[in-house]
Amino acid sequence: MFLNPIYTAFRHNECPDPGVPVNGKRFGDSLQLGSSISFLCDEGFLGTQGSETITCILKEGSVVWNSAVLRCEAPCGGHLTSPSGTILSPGWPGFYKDALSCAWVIEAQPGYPIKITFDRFKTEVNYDTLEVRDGRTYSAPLIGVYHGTQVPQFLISTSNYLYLLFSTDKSHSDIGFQLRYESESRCGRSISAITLQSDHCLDPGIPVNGQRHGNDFYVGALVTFSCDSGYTLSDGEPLECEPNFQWSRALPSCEGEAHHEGALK
Ligand SMILES: [Ca+2]
Repeated sequence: MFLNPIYTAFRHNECPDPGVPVNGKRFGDSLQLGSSISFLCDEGFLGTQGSETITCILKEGSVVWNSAVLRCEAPCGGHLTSPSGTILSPGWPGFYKDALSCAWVIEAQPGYPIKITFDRFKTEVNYDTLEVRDGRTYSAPLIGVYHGTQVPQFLISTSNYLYLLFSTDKSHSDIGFQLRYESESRCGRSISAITLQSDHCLDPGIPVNGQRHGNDFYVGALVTFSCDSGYTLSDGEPLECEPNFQWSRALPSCEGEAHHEGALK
C-alpha cells in the first residue's frame, strides 16, 4: 500500500522533540502541529544561532519546526548596560579558545561605580590575561592585569565604566572566568556608599610564585613584592594606595620557569 505524503504528515502531526539548549532553558512541551516552544539562554550566555521561539509547521508535506533550536554561547565581548549581570569567558563552562581578544565595556548610570566579583578565575599563567581598566576604552587607567589564579575577590571602579580585555595566546587553555558585575543593588542602594565609606585600597593580591610585603592598605601605604627562588619580579616598584583608593600600579608577576616553558610553546 502507498501512503499519500500529506496523509502521512497529518497522521504523524507532531514535530520531533527539540530537546533543551545547552546553557539554556525551554518553555513549552507540546510538539503538536501549530504549537510553539520558547528558549531562554542562562545568564551570561547569548543566543548565537537558531530562534528564541520555534513553531511546529507543515512544510512541503512534512511536520517540522520552522527554525533551529536556540544555541546559547558565552560571547567574546560586548557592551553591557544592565545594572547587574554575569560575564563568562568564551567557551564557558568548557575551556576558552586560543588567540582570543575579547573586550567588554560595562556601562552604569552616570555617578554609579561598578563592582566586579570574581566567582571563578583560572587562566594560563603569564600568557592568558584579563585586563581591567577604570573607564570605557583601552586607554583608560589600568586597575589590574590578572592571570593564573591571581585575582582580587572583588574590585570597584571610580567611573561608571569598566573596560575588560581578555587576551589569550596560541597554546594552552584553561577554564577561564566567571564574574558578576553590579552597579546598584536591587533595593536602590548605590554601591558608591561602599567606596565613600572606604578609607583604604582593596587587597592588591599576591603574585603567583611570590610574596607580598606589607599588609596595610590605607591611603599612602606602600606594599612591595618578592618572588620565590628561580622567579624574577616583573616590576620592582612598590604599589602605593592613592587617594582615590586605587593602587598606583598593577600587581607585578613572578616570571621564571613558566617563562621558559613558554619559550618552547
Ligand atoms: Ca594560552
